[in-house]
Amino acid sequence: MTSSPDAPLTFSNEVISARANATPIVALESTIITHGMPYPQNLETAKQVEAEIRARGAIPATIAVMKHRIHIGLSDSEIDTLAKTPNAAKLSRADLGTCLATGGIGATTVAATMIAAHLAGIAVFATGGIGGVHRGAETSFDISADLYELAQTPVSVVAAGAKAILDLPKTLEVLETLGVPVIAFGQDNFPAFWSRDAGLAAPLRMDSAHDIAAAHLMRAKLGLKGGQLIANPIPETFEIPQSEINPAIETALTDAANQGIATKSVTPFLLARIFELTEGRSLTANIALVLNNARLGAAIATEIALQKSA
Ligand code: PSU
Ligand code: MN
Repeated sequence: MTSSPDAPLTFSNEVISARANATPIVALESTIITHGMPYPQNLETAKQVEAEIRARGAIPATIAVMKHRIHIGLSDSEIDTLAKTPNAAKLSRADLGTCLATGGIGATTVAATMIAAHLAGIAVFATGGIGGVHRGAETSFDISADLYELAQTPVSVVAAGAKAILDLPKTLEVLETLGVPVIAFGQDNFPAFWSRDAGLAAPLRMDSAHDIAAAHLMRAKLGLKGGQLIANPIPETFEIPQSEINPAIETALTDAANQGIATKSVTPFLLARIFELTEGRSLTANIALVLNNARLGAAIATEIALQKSA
């Protein structure tokens, strides 16, 4: 399964048994823990997400870099350590090798989690939001490496769309250019993280985990590289109206510009600022949508396992 036999992977005990028994596995990222949510909600959410996946008969594999190894599945105490390490490195494709070589603690972004999941033979990964094309990218050139990873690594990523801190039309254009299937789950429009509807048509729509799993396996049969982005709308009760979230986004973007925030710091800065400005409202929604994505991720992973054994 592992595409590189030399990759320094360390599997948790439950992931080892899941691999042996072909139990469905759902990968989870760790940057959402270290850079996406404040303590202690980051820790509580990480554990709840894992519990949600186990409750659906799948096994969670939270991924992070520690002591020269990529950990595929973390113990409770490792998650605890990570949640309390504010200076953990934020790892994307560019910094995975250096962090492993030097032995630092690193949290994996969507891009790095996809790489690690694929090395571990895991097909499905659930998270909150992906990185994308930032507003003003025509001058800043700030486009997340997540988009290029989706174009080259065959993992299906379940997210609630992308945050409106990004330029969503440009994000969809780049994904289209890169040949990434963007599949809205159960609706025609692309969801925008805190709201179910970005006001943009999604390129593709599917209504069942069965179909998403079949499309994932079909891409492999065709020899297509790259993954799928499954855009799963936030549950209605947790939606935040645009009128409430937009002023926080505008303020956060202005603050980032005034403080000269650039490169990898942009997204964590904006997320933290929006949490402050909405006094936790954004966080409640964020937690609800991550749990919702974990449930869909487990359903897709289960379907992939079923269809592979059929
Ligand atoms: N968007 C969110 N929450 C997050 C992130 C993005 O709504 O936690 C994190 C993810 O780990 C994502 C990364 O992969 O930020 C993207 O960072 P950048 O924009 O620097 O590529
Ligand atoms: Mn960036």
